[in-house]
Amino acid sequence: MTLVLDDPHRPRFHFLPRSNWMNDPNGLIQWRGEYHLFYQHNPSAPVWGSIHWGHAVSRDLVHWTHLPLALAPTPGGPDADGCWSGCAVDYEGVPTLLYTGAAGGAQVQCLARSSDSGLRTWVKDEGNPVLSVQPAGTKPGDFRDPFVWREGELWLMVLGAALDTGYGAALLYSSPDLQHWTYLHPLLQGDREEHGWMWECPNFFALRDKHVLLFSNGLTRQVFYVVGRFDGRSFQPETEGRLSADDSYAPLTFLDDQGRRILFGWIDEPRSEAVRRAAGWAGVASLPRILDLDRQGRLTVTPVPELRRLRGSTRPTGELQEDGTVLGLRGDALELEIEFEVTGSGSCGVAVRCSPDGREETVIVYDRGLGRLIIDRSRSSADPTAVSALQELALHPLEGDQLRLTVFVDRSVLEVFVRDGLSLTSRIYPTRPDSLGVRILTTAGARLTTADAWILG
Ligand code: DQQ
Repeated sequence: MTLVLDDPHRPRFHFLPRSNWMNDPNGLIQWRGEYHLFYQHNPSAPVWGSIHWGHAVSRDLVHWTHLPLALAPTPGGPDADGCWSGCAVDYEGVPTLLYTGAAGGAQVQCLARSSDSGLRTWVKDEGNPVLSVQPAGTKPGDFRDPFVWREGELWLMVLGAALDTGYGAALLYSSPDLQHWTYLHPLLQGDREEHGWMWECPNFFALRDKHVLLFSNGLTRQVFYVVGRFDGRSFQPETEGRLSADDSYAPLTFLDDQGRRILFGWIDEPRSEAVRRAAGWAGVASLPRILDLDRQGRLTVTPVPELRRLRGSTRPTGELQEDGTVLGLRGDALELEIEFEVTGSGSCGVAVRCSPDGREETVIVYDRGLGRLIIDRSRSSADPTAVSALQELALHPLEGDQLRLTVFVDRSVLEVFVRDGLSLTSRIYPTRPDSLGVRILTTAGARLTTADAWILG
């Protein structure tokens, strides 16, 4: 396998395969202290197709070691056209994967086990598929992405589906052994266009004293959450919201040994197929994020503290030049922690990947009047074909007048976290090798209070 290194847009500290295509994270599990990340992978080309499960392992969620492919399509088998998304569980001490097999337009659920403690080798169940019949009222061929957990004496599963009503659903199943599945009912079904006609990659888990359902709308690439009460069979929604509407999609969560619900998403590669083929890679995993609920029952995301291990030399940003440029701070692999005091309708933020002549820069700005965080990519790249759409996120009203932003810049990937648990993920493709500057932005009514920056290794 070739390692693609010479592309200046290839991230340095986000996880991605050595080469070629990745999409959804799959089968996340911590096993004997090691974190395992599987992912949708085309090992032959930087485009979606012939989906295998790639595999990597880490002790700290940050430094990953690539491992051999975990799953490959079996010619003539129920996954002949691809091993699509799924999850990993500990079945009586046996690491077990449940995933969707795609073949000839059908989507069925399959199982594979590992008998080695390092999870390096996987054997598919001879009885695959373990679930192939779709319930009445669902659209044939959109029946995928098993998410499985233990509930008392049984195993429960949610599966993404499209209903005849034109809306999506998360279907609930139960099983005594992961091999025989009984359909119970929709855990939740859609009733509006915004949520999509098919719910991809459902996740369902306990968080604090509530349960949370996540699902992804493949058409608009938005990810939604619903928080509510679960009695072991039925789910009563209470609050809901959008987890993301940006360049990240199809997230998967798992519970680690510390009891943290951790999420990885897939960050897409908005470059033309020709450019991706020339680059030899496409797609990145998001940084790992911890999920929690705030006092209003809203889902929050925070980057895992292990990311601090990437911090190299600290550059305290006491010295701001007149134009806001931070003296001495330049780079395309950075973490910035910046806090502002914002009053009235002041705006504040930071521009990154700035060229010295100001022609290229990506502006991350909070507009208090609008109550929005905006990523303005209109000048991110001098390449007219590069993605340039504005991204925005409605923020909760500030508590006090403080706004704290944590910004990760990783060449073409930008992840911005706001202190109260919201985030925006973005792709940018600056053309100039000297587009490395950082500039603090404030208007009347806004003031920089603290700033720290690290070059990340
Ligand atoms: N990606 C997988 C599907 C899933 C979709 C196929 C979401 O299983 O629904 O690569 O990105």
